[in-house]
Amino acid sequence: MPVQNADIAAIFEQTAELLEIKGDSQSEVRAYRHAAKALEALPMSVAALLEGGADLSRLPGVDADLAGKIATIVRTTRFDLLEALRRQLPGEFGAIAAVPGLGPKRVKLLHDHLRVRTLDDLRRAAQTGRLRDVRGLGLAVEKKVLAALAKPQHEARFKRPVAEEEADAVLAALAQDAPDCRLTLAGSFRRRRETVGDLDIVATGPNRAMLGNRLIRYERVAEILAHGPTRTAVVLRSGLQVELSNVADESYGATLLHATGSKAHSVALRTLAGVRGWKLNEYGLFAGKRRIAGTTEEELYAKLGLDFIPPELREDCGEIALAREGRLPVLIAPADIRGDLHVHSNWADGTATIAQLAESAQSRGYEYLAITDHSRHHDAPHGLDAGRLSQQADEIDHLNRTLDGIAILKGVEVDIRPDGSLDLPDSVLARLDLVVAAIHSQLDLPAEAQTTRIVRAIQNPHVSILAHPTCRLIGERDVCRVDIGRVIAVARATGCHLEINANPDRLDLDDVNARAAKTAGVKLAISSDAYSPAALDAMRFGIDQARRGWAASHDVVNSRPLHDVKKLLKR
Ligand code: DGT
Ligand code: CA
Repeated sequence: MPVQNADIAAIFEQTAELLEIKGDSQSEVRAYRHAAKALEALPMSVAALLEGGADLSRLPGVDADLAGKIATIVRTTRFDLLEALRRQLPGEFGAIAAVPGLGPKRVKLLHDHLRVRTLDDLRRAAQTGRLRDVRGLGLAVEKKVLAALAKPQHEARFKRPVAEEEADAVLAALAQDAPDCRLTLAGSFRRRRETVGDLDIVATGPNRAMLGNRLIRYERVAEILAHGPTRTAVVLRSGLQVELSNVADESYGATLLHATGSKAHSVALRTLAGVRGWKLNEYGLFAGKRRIAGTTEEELYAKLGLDFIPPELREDCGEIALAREGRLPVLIAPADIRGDLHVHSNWADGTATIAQLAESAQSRGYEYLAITDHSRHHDAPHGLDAGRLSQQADEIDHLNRTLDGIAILKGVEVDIRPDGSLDLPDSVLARLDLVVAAIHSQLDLPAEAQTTRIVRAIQNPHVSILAHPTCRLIGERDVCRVDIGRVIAVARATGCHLEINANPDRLDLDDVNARAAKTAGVKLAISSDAYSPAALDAMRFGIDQARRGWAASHDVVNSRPLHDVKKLLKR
């Protein structure tokens, strides 16, 4: 199997980590991290690009030197520098960096001050109270580490980019041998949950019986869990489990409905069928022994007296009652999106010029693109101060005069200081088309302080959008303690919009909070937070999350045409 982008990204990420621990040059560390991010965001495989003779040094974040290294890794699946670093620095630094509360910088402190190389070293050091005296760690970190190490390992869930890559590949492999079969991904994947536990595939068609045999011979399979005439289950090398069910045509809809779930939704539908004296199971809807529906989901919902319920809503959270009354929302869809309101350029830490980003946005059919580089603060040393921001405005004015069909909006991602003030003066913010505000530090303030901080920031009349409101990183960093209900209420009162950050590591707001915002009448901005043109693609993950939050087109700021959006961004 060819080397995947994620494999190369992981190699570069580990290299950066070890270089950082060794204390090597920060610019080299950054270059590897940058390249790793760029590779992860890339929508096509570098192995395929190389095969097609492409020049990798044209990719964002990749110079000629890195391009050569990538080519070597693709060819040999090895990276000598990383192997050398591992010999010099044997240990479990990746696992240590992944402990909540830690990160590469703290891993280096642990190594330099306490000789911590393994998780066991870390546990001993924390238990004997040695973290608290190291500058840059301290008692709070020590407590956090102890708490994290005490927690049982939670079940592995997969974020959408990984799940999608695996899903596409396994479906392609199955479809190749049985082109007449219909294959659909069900389960949480189809409900567009932000993470999935496993992949559930439902298949029908004349050759469906052979699909199981194909699946157990699939090149990425690590282990076969079950293999029978109607059901095959395997574990892939990534650890992701795949379950394939094959059914006759007349049961296809019923099996799909069952396998899509959620369990709570299925149970509610079964109850509804029972009330009418029918029985609903994975083979169909039955009146006595007679099957009255089952071939398609549409037919099943119709027989039950319901409008078709999009998979994203199937959580038994009120969707069944509304479907009965014909009042389900028409959910936002990719075609409704007219622009992106949170994007980073190479004026600060993005990889591309504003012109390149505009071109990419235009190729996606957008009408507008907001450039929102970081303001300059402790966590964004390359961010823009007022002077640079004003130079950037000149460039944007120039581009807007030359570009046709797309408007570039002048924005900034301004930092919210711990006291809730912003790190650029109002006079500077007032001149922009939009201000995206976000917290980047002191994410662990107590709830009251954090809420007051954020509320104060969005009360500033220049703030258009609160970005990644809870600052969580899925599977890595919990939401910060904040009373999101109060934030929503203040946003409603002040006309500030709340972001659904579409980066698949964030998806923040999440589905539940997005729905709470929508219900309160607060508008959502679905934004990619891209650092490269390819990463503008993340928009679709945000749309999925917005759909799970019941958002319709009119709930979303960036579904509006340019003229309206400009007004909505200014209070
Ligand atoms: P996951 O895989 O943890 O991300 O979540 P799901 O929703 O894909 O759950 P999974 O894979 O365990 O099962 C797939 C679907 O099968 C689930 O959404 C509903 C259905 N299902 C599973 N167990 C039961 C059950 O005990 N009763 C009913 N009615 N349906 C079930
Ligand atoms: Ca599943």
